[in-house]
Parts: sequence; structure tokens; C-alpha cells
Amino acid sequence: MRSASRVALFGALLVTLCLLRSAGGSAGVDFRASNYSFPDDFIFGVSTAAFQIEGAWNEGGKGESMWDTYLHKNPQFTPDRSNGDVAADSYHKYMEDIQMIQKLGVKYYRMSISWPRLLPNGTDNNISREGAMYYRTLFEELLKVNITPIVTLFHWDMPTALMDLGGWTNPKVMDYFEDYARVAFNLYGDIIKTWTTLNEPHQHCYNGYGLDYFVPALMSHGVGEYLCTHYLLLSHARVYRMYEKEFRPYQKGKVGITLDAFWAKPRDANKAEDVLAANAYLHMHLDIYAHPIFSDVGDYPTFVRERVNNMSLEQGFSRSRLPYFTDEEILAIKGSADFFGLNHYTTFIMSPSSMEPKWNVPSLDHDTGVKVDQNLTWPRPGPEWLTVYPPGFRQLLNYVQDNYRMLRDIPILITENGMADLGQTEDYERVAYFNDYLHQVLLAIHEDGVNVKGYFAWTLMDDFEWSDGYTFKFGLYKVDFDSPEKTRTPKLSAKNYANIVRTRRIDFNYIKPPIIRPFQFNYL
Ligand code: GBH
Repeated sequence: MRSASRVALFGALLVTLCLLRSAGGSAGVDFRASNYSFPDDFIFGVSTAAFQIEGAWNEGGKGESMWDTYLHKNPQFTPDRSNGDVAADSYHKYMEDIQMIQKLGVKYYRMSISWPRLLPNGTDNNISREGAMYYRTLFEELLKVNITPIVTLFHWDMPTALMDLGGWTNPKVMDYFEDYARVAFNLYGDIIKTWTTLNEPHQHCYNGYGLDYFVPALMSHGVGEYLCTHYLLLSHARVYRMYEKEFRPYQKGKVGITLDAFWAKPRDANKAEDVLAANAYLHMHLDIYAHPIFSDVGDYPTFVRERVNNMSLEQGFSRSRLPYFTDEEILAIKGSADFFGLNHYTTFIMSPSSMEPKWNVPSLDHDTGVKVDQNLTWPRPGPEWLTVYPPGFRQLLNYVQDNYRMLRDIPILITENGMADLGQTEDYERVAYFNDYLHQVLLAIHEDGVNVKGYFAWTLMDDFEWSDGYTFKFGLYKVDFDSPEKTRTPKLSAKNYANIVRTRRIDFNYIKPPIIRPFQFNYL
């Protein structure tokens, strides 16, 4: 999966294909509709996450996060044996970051606080003065130039001290998350008015607790990922209700959550079993989080409850591997968001299967019972998992809006969307990706009436890409990780995004790919 040569080969082939296609006009784009513009109240921003950019892993009194600890012990975890020790060095270079955000013309910056930078041991008895100052200064400098920070409390960097106690599988960690959130609201709530509790609980629990693709790499498949899900949902609600009670009356801010979803396309839309498989996938990956929070009835979706209960029973468990909420908990979680943050990158192809070679038993994959494939006729110019299929975005937005009536009253914010390159600044593929995906957002707004009010590009600059290390570059700005200055250079996609933000329209001709590209284009 992480084989660099395979990626290079596919990359080169598909870039060529993709460029040939886009030479004749951006693939599949309906140019009539590109006259739509983004409404006046639609906000544009750019996203980052603390661990992926800050570096300074042991400076300013910072405690270790589980990613620090794990990567130091297991350097082979990333293909380039890298870690987040220095990353893009944003801990020191944040003033440059702010200038870059200004150049994009966006007025919003979605970023995260590193929990162990603020609370080195994870607990509120020890608040790092320097950590607290760092974020205070950063927020104030952003606000000085009219950029509003939107702050995520947990973008995966759990303090090691708490991970050692079981992380999200330990119900007591909910208390410590609530304490951490209270510290953050006390310190910054006077100037921060939009918070998200968690980033992508599915990716975190599935890859980190159920598998070993992300830290903490527990491989507790079938049990761990559901415990993580359960206590993350409860932790989110705790923080939402605490803010509501203790802070909202005078700070008057908003608190939401960011969920992620790939679009699930049936292998054959005329086959009932493929359509059912696609729905099953969405229930087990997205609705498992969205339904407890955004539906009228709350709790896990019936589909998920029945599926995991039945599988657990068949497997000889005397209790369901998916824990139960109390009635009180269902009520606390239901409605606990002022907006729906949605991250989206790609579309996968769905068909039913009761067993696949790489599945563990028990596991979320096995419970879901859906074979997940890629459509390799779609371009795949970056990471192996990311095929480009813009219409899936519009379908996902419609799915979310249609299933959760609450979303007529509270907005959807696209908190991440983007694509990676392998280091070039002439990133025509990403220009096309952003144009085509944003075009689908316009269609969702204007033709489908989806209540989506904001878009945050992932990501401001090249960063530490978790299990891919620094091998894929998601930045609008290139970062030269070899230079001590971590020099930042705008890519063409930055220029293109700035034009979209300025004009509130997509100009598919603003940056045109060269018709012929040298064949021996060095893609790695
Ligand atoms: C987001 O997750 C993260 O929020 C962000 O921090 C990250 O930098 C960004 O994506 C770009 O990667 O098992 O085949 O799906 C996106 C979800 C999770 C997608 C891990 C890729 C691994 C391959 N990602 N997943 S697969």
C-alpha cells in the first residue's frame, strides 16, 4: 500500500491521462453552470492541524503527544522515517503563515490546539504558560489582520499521559477532555467564537484503535474502534453542554464537530444489492456519528445497532461490541452541534461481501460487509487512496442534508477538501481538483438548495501527513522541508484559490495546463 514505486508508476500514468483529458477542457465540467457564484454569506477559509505543522515537539514546556512518543519509538511507521518534531516549524513561523493566509484572501483559518502543548500532562492542574501564550499570540495576530480563527480542540494528538491510560477507551478520559476544553474556553473564549470539538472521529477510531494505520495503532478491531466512537461522541456532547451552560451566555460562540465521509457509489446503480451496500457503508462510517448528533431521534442508527448486535451474537459475544447510551446520554448528544463540519476527499465503489482477505474478524469492515474498491478510470494523481470524482461531493452534500432535517436550521461547513501532489509548485492537477470540487459545491447550493455556508481548503501548506510522513503534499504552499527555514512557496493552486475567493466564482480558464507535458516529468 505504501510502496513508493507503485505510487510513482500510477502517479505518472494517471497524471498523463488526466492532463490529456483536461487539455480538452476540465473533465466532466458543465461550463454553463460555472456562471454560478458563491453567495455573499458563504465563507472561505483554509485548514491546518497542530501536529501536522507546528513542530517544536519539546519546546515551550510542551508535553508529548501519542504521535511524538509512538514515532520516536517506531521510526519505520512512516515510509520516510519522519515524524512531527520540526514539521513546517509553524511554532516559530506563524507570522509567515498569517501572511500566506492573507495572500489567499480568505477571512477564516481553521486550526487546532495541541492538547499537550497547553496541558503537558493532559490534565488541568498544569497549564503551560508558554503554550497558552503561543495560541493567544497567534489568535491575536490573526484577528489584527481580520482573519477569524476557527479552533479544533482535538485533531488526533492525544497527550501520551492520557493515551497510556487507554485514550478514548477509558471513560474517565471524557472528564479530562472536558477539563481541557474548559481551560481553552476560559483562555480564549473572549476572542474565539467558533469551536469544533473533534476532527474526523471515524478516521481516528477506525485507523488508530481498530487498525494500526494510525497511532495509537492498537489493532483492537471490532472492539476498540467502537469504544473509541462511543466515548468520543459522549466527550463531544459533554463539551458542547458544558459550553452551553458555562460559557455561551456571555461568550456567545458556536460549537460544532467535524465528521468525514467518502462518497459511497454503488458498483452498479441498477443492482439493489450494490445500492444497499453503499447505504450500509454510509451508515457504518458516517451515520454512526451523524445520527446520534443530528437526527431527530438521536442514538446510533437502527441499522448500525442491529448489524453490530447480530454479528456480536453470532460471534459468541455475550454483549454487543457497540456500547449502549443511556436515555440521558442520547438526549445530551442529540442536537449537540451548532454546525455540521464535513471533510471530504474522494469516492469509493461499493458492493456487498461477507469476507475479504485483508479484513479482521471481528472488525468494523467485517461488520459493514461491503467491499470497497476504487474506480481506476478516474484520475489518481496523488495518494493511492485519492481518486478524483467531483460529482461524489455534490451527492454526499445532498445525502447529508436529506438525512438530517436539523441541517435546514444549522449550516454545513466543509472543513476540509483537497488533494496532494508530490512536490511540484506547478500543480495543475490540484487546480483542476479544487475547481471541479468547488463547482460541485456551487451546484449543491444553487440547484439542490443544500445549506452549505463555508469551505476550507486542506491545507495551507505542505505538512506531516500522518502515516505518509512527508511523501504527499497537500499544501497550497510548498514547504521546503530540507531547508532550515522551511521555506514556503505558493503553488499555482494558491493563486487559483485566491482568484476564486476574490471573484467568488470559478474561472476554469484562469490557470491553463500546458497542452504537452514532458513525458519524463519527475513525479517523485
Ligand atoms: C484528513 O483525513 C485529515 O483530517 C487530515 O489531517 C489529513 O492531513 C488529510 O485528511 C489528508 O490526508 O484507508 O484507504 O482510506 C482524511 C482521511 C484517512 C484518508 C486515512 C486516507 C488512509 C487510506 N484519510 N486514509 S484509506
